[in-house]
Amino acid sequence: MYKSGYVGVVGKPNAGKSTLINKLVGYKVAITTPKPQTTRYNVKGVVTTESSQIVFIDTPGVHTPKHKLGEYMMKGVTSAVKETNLIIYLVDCTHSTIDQAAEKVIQDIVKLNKKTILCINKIDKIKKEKLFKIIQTYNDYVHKLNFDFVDIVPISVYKNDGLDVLLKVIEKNLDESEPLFDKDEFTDITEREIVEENIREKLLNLLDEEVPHGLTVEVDSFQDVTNVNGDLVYHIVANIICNKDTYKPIVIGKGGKMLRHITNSSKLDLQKILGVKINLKIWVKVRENWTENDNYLKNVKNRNLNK
Ligand SMILES: Nc1nc2c(ncn2[C@@H]2O[C@H](COP(=O)(O)OP(=O)(O)OP(=O)(O)O)[C@@H](O)[C@H]2O)c(=O)[nH]1
Ligand SMILES: [Mg+2]
Repeated sequence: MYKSGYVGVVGKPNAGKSTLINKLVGYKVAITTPKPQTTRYNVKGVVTTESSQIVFIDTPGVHTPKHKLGEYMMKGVTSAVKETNLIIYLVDCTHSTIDQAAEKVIQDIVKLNKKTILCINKIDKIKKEKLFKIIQTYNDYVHKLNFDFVDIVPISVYKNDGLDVLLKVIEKNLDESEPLFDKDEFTDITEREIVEENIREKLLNLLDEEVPHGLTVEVDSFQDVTNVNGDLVYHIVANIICNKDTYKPIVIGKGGKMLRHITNSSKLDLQKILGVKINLKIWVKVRENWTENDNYLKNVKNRNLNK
């Protein structure tokens, strides 16, 4: 009996949703950083085995939106959970209490009344006794709302701990169905989007708190050329777009040092991920308030509203 289905991975920002999906898929379908609100749009990651095909949907972390970008991010979570057969509610165990943001995620899940697995991540960071307390806290909370998780699975993506159990539990909770995708397909993110997201990952890692949240990246041109040695080379020109003009000199840095650093680290990373030589040129531009402008939010909007 072959099983398949869509599994939405939801939770607060920084819980490790993208890290988990990358690990299970075995390919970096989504960027990951220590900063909250890294993921902006839904991305699929497919795990196909002899007995099942699990189509994970990575979603942006649940937060209170402060601009239109944030609103579209949250619509991504809603559309993902509506369409999935199963939900994985991923929790960072180092946040042991249920705060307002967590309450909002749980209430949304309860409202939908879908099969949900509580998955507790980062257990490499806590002692066993604390884990039991956390499980009890979440169980007590949902029981008061007349809800129950179908399963509870503690994991550490870093230590590869519990991931085999998680896959088995997911499979157990899926219905009998033919594969939804070709067995070679493992994501819906395009190479162009991988480049944009990878540059954004460097911005999140290299720039201070609020700056990267006001930035977006757009690939302007993407050409594949075979060089004289017969190697495939991608010639890519990308723009980093700032929503404030004060951010532009920060992104460029003194004498262009920061921009060179961003370009080089992204180029090296992309060569590994895409398996080709990369020639990358990045420009920095200003588009005041792009975070509020529908025209500039098309990709986030289309992906998160499934258009
Ligand atoms: N200690 C530890 N850290 C982890 C583990 N899994 C993920 N992380 C770290 O947690 C941070 C957040 O990971 P992400 O995968 O970007 O989190 P996310 O839930 O996708 O976050 P948003 O996209 O902002 O919603 C990163 O620094 C990861 O390296 C784990 O098992 N143990
Ligand atoms: Mg993420």
